Amino acid sequence: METDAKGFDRRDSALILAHILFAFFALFLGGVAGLLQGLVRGGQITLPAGIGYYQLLTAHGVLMALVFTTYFIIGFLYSGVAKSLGGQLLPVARSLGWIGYALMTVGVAVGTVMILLNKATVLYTFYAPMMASPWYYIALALVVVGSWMSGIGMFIQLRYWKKTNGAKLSPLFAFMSVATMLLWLIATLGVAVEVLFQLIPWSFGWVETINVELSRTLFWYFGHPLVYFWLLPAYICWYIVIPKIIGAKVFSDALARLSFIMFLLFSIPVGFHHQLTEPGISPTWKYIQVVLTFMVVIPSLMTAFSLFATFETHGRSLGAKGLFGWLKKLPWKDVRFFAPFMGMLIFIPAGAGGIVNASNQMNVVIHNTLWVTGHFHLTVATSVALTFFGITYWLIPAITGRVLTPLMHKMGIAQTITWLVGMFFMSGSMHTVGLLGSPRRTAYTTYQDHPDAILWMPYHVVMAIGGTILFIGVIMMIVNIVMLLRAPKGYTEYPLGEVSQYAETTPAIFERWGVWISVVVVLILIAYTVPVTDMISGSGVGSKGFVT
Ligand code: HAS
Ligand code: CU
Repeated sequence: METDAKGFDRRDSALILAHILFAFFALFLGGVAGLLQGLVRGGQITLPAGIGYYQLLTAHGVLMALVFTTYFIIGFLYSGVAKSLGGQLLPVARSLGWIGYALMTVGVAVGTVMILLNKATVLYTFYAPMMASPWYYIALALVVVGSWMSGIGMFIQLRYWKKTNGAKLSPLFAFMSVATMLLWLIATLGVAVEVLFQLIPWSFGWVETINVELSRTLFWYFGHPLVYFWLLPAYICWYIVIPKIIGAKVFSDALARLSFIMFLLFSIPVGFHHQLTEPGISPTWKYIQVVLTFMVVIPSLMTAFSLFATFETHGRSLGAKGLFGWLKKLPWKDVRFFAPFMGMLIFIPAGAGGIVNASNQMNVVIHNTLWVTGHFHLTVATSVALTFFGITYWLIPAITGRVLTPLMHKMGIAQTITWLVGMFFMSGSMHTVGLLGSPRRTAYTTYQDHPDAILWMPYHVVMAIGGTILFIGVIMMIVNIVMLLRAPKGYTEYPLGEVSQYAETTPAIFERWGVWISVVVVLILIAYTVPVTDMISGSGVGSKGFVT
């Protein structure tokens, strides 16, 4: 076995590094699009060479929300699966990882070219009846199928481990990775059906019209669990990596696993909370899915509880006094802690905003306004992104056999602060101006000098300033990655926390995947059968495609 200093097989390192570096390449391209569109919307620039605002918005959303996240997540999960299940990937898992990588990368390349050619200006949600080139949808299908390959690779690795380790409880990291990829697999079935049976035949012209309500429903069946596919890897870091970095223990293995099981169960049958203002779905079914949405808040509250417990018990064991004395005992100068911790902190207002969104009456106030854009820039673009950045600082050195230097800690902390400042201005003004009614997904306009629109303009300028600071943050991150790749050779630990000796033992049923998959299928059938049947057997009026 060829291994480098700290036991990562070189072939595993290559697979992981390929994913991580591609993720940051996408982050850079998406960042350029984000900067430009922020400046357009703030009225600072007009775009040259026939480039459109919506074209940039599509590129930004796809590269950031879909490509950066998916590549990073697969790379990170593969690293932890290798580390915790035998120290090395099985050849079949590694091969599946590379097949997945190849499929996804062909898909991303074709998709990006289509966006650049202005043949796929349909935003990252690709809502019908906006129509893209069929090749764009085929590209998306390749990305999804590619990601399945990697998921299956991880399932096989866990199964093999279980076979060879008897009745032992599987390592927490591997359990969480499998839960995340299972969630992804079940969720992407919805978008796969939409792409294969609706969008592709329609964009090739084999059928003339499309059932818009059904396509949006299939999209959001996928689109909501998508946000937990982003969040759960960040939670893996919060539950397992952060305790190790601060020198504490994982508060409770059972609680951590239960929260992931709850995400698996309740993430999917809730898509209607994105469709609360849509006609064609009866209020009863919206109500049921909103109730389930509030169920999926619970595992996040459990996570918050568990993290506070970890921080506080650790701080007190070091002699912290008073209600918040434990805060002083945290390693503020360690970027591996600082960046994800800031992500956690921001997740408090971010999650509160989500609860506002999910509340039917308040959703009417904020739906389709910039408030929603503000919400997801706090959730995915801050809580999740900062956590992923924080992981990168130790993951790259750990897999390449290098060390994280004190200078890198400082640069990482500076990057994190830049991100927070940029996001404070950008997301803060998005939330505020959203409450004043400013719509999302709109280029620069004063609406014929309408008084409301005049009121919005200063906020749009602040958004552009925040966006520019964030772009500087992207550049700083890219510089940090280059520095990490050239750091001095040496050993960097892969920080995997151990469970506290005081924790309860984990019930064996938590590992009965068959049971949880059955429950999730039942919940999905309850939440979707009747409304989807109504949509299919409805009036049958479809829409032709529109190209912007
Ligand atoms: Fe959301 C729209 C509801 C979470 C992402 N969301 C979006 C969109 C995106 C997105 C991308 O119900 C836009 C989609 C589009 O383009 O149209 N969201 C929720 C709810 C939650 C939620 C109820 N969203 C997320 C996460 C995302 C994300 C996570 C990405 C990663 N969202 C909605 C709704 C809409 C929506 C509606 C549609 C709006 C519309 O009308 O279009 C919940 O899961 C949130 C629960 C979270 C909490 C916070 C727990 C706090 C923790 C941190 C603890 C901190 C510590 C540090 C320990 C309850 C775990 C403490 C330290 C100290 C010093 C104090
Ligand atoms: Cu949602």
